[in-house]
Amino acid sequence: DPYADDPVRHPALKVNSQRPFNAEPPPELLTENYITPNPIFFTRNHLPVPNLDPDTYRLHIVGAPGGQSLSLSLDDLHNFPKYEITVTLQCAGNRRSEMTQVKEVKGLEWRTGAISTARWAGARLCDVLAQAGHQPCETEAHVCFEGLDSDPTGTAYGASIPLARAMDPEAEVLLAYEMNGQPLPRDHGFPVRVVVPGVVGARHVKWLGRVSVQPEESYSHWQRRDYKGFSPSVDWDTVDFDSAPSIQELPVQSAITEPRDGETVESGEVTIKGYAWSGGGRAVIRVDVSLDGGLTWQVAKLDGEEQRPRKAWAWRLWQLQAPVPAGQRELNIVCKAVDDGYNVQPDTVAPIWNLRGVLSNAWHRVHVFVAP
Ligand code: MTE
Ligand code: MO
Repeated sequence: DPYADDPVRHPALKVNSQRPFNAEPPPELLTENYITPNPIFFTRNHLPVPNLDPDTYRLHIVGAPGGQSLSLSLDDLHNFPKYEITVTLQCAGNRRSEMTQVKEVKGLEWRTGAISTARWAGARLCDVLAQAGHQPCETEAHVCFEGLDSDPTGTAYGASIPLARAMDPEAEVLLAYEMNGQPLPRDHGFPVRVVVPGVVGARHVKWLGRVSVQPEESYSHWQRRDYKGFSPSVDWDTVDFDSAPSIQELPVQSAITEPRDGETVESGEVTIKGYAWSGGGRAVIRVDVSLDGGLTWQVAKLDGEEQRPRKAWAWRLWQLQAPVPAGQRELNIVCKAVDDGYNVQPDTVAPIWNLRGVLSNAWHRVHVFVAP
């Protein structure tokens, strides 16, 4: 069993798949803290978790022509200037279960918890690439990452991001060795992972083994044949993966974490909580909440760290305390967020349905009963 050596996990996690291990925290735990504690941070593994020895670990950076290739130990990586940033990581499949309700899709049944936030610390990718002789360049190029996890045929997890993002100090792409002040947990990429702020989880390659600069995107299955969006009309017989760009920045997202769907709430006043986030460093400027299915709206209070313009890498938590209208026996609670590009979430799922069940960001809806 290649999974026999996987780490022990927190019992509160809701497991979507045991081998490989995929799990999300229950919603009310997810928004209990602005920073997600490591043991309940959602986990998305495609393969068994490698058991890497930090003393012999080496990160291979392929050098530029005329530059030099690097073989970096953990100590070497610690010798680069250390940066620490708060970044929210979201899987492209977050909230896929709502797409499944429209029509069947291929993928894990994530609810609202395939998203979490941590303080990540490490070396900047641009500093390490510069040492290997790489420079920003005019022509299109991509930085390809390879993980040290692999399937029985030896194929490793891989992904890429554009060189322009990797070399941009403002993009703050990290080779992270710490998560919330601790060495990375094994499930989250020990000893080193990529953190690409504002970009879909799939590019944050864990157990990082090799970095190279190529004229084309990574040839990995997960870059080319997965994590792409399509029209609702495209099915598995007609899909042409080469016709769509790989997902990088994600669209604006929000979800309700309390109360839970189907719950009975007290009459009088109800407290509604959730999260909101947008890709590409776009800040969340507002979250609107409705108790009547979207007829009338109230503005939620945003909590958590202030967001920096163009570098809003982390989510806002939000809450709304609202009186329950007298005589009301049920509430149809809805939330929707707006980012600083005034991008909004679509009101329903069906028009954004896609065969892979990615980019599920419609208004989030929760139906509750009111106690008599
Ligand atoms: N990196 C490797 N090496 N192997 C993987 O399976 N999964 C990716 C990404 N990096 C993956 C990986 C996906 S799809 C996501 S959403 C994130 O890791 C999840 O990171 P987490 O498990 O730390 O939450
Ligand atoms: Mo993912």
